[in-house]
Amino acid sequence: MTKNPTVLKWLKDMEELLTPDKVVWIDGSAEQTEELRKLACETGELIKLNQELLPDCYLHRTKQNDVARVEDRTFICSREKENAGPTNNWCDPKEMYKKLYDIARGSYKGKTMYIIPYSMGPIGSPLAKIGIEVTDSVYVVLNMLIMTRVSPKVMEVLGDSDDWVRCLHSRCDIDPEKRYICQFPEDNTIISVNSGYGGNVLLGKKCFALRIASYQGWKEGWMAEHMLILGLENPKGEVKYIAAAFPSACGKTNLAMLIPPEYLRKKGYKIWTVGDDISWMRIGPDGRLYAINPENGFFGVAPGTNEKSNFNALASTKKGTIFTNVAHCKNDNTVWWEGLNKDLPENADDWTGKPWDPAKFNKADKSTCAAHPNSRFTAPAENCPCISEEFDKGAGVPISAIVFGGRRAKCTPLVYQSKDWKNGVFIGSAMASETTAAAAGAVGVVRRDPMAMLPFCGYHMADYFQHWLDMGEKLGDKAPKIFNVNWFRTDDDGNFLWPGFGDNMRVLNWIIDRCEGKADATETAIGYVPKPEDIDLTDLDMDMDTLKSILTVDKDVWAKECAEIEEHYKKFGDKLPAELKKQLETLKEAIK
Ligand code: GTP
Ligand code: SPV
Ligand code: MN
Repeated sequence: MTKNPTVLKWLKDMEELLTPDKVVWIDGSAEQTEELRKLACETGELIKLNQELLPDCYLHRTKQNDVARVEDRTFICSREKENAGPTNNWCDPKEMYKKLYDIARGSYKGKTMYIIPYSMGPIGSPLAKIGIEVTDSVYVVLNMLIMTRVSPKVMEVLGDSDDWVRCLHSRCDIDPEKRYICQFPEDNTIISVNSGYGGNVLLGKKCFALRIASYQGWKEGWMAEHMLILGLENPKGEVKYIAAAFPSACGKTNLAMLIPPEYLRKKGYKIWTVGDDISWMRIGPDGRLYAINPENGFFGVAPGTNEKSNFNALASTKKGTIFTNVAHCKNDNTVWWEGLNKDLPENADDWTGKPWDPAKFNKADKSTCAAHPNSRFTAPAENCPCISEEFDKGAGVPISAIVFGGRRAKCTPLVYQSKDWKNGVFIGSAMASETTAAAAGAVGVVRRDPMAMLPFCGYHMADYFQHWLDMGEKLGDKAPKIFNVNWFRTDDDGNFLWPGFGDNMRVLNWIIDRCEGKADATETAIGYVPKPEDIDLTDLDMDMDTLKSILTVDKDVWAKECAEIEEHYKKFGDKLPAELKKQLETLKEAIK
């Protein structure tokens, strides 16, 4: 497949280390894909679903100890500890290579080593980058075939270049005690052992497109972000692009594929999806910020996805999709998850493969769920009814607005605009959200998750903040406007106060109007908040008082917030950019 000496050398080293019985290059062809699906069904790795209702769709179950990303076992192995910073686990690369090679040595014995050459971003796009993953898992191969662009053309584009990311994955024994997800940013290398779950093993995704790429972006003057990208088309047919960073399982896929409320659809408003998880952004020739989605599919959260909440995501899963850890309906050989519909399935197996008893189902108790809370679908982007025509072009789309957001039951208003770029960087750096099932550990705990990148920043987070500030300097008056949203404000009984989902369009319209200088706002201590009458409530069963309540900036609550931000900033010591400290002081003064 290639004569690239750096590739051949690495593959030879991998073969010697892993000692597979066989080596197979993945070429992305329909024939090879079909063969591998067949093989995976024979070994029990996949269950073939009802091919009339769900053509080319399969179900996979992971080990029960292996259902989410593992942040405590994820390492940034930069040569200097200082460069991983206070928010990452660090280990000396020499030590870590040895540990990982000892774990992986001989682990492909009796197995096949699959070599996956892939492009993040349209093949040949100047914004794209290349990786090669070796794996012993057919499930990983089949997922990578959906999530990335896999083709011999990738190796042609690479030529003799050394600019590619080495990705080693080995399932080993799926031993959680020996599970490691390690990035070596200075070596363009990723090693993942003892897991078979998505974000830990689809190495093009979080490991490359965020952890390695964020480091590359810092060095090369661009940005890799945990952001969806959407195009908002107005009745005149003009499309404006928004990139939004929300932490894991906080609504990116949903916002990216939003269907506007009927009254706006009728006027001609429409949303186009460019990406739902990752954005690579560079300054274009005209000085604006341009974004591509480096992925080729969606690895989306299944629970809660239904025809009403996210029609387009559900439609995307109707063919060529791999479902992971959802329930299996045996009557019609289809799949189910909590929130798909109201009919609890009879005769279904839960995500672990055991018969599921709908009578015992209790929404509040996750252990009674049929699907795992972090169960996912891997769906080709081309299936998405609202996929943007820019998705495959690789030129990038100009970003008008950057939006931060998270799950905050209290405190953060529905939407507000930063005073300027620097203030926007401050807002992103101070972001907090309740933890979700996307990572192992407690759920519902508020933690600071700057720019939704806490688990994904491949270098010192204070340098990352400075990089954001520097990008703003370069962009000058062409910089996107920065906003913050919160769809998750609740009343005292825990009910969401904002309807969310498609109705978030009402907020996006205010955001775009602000970018175009068309909407008014009230200046508050934290930034510009909409005048309640400027959020259109047409056809909504929502009263003005409720809307006002989720737009208020409570000074006592924000004083407490400032104290927490101060605490959060302490981690960064002297490395915290002075500008951010200044921003915090200004906010503290303003809310007094
Ligand atoms: P990752 O793929 O983990 O990065 O997550 P994501 O940010 O793409 O999250 P996703 O869109 O899959 O949403 C996760 C959960 O949030 C789902 O259970 C959704 O139902 C829920 N959710 C999404 N949007 C909204 C909203 O506007 N309001 C409310 N209340 N819930 C939402
Ligand atoms: C996330 O956790 O943010 C995801 C899923 O998008 S994973 O690919 O597992 O990281
Ligand atoms: Mn994500």
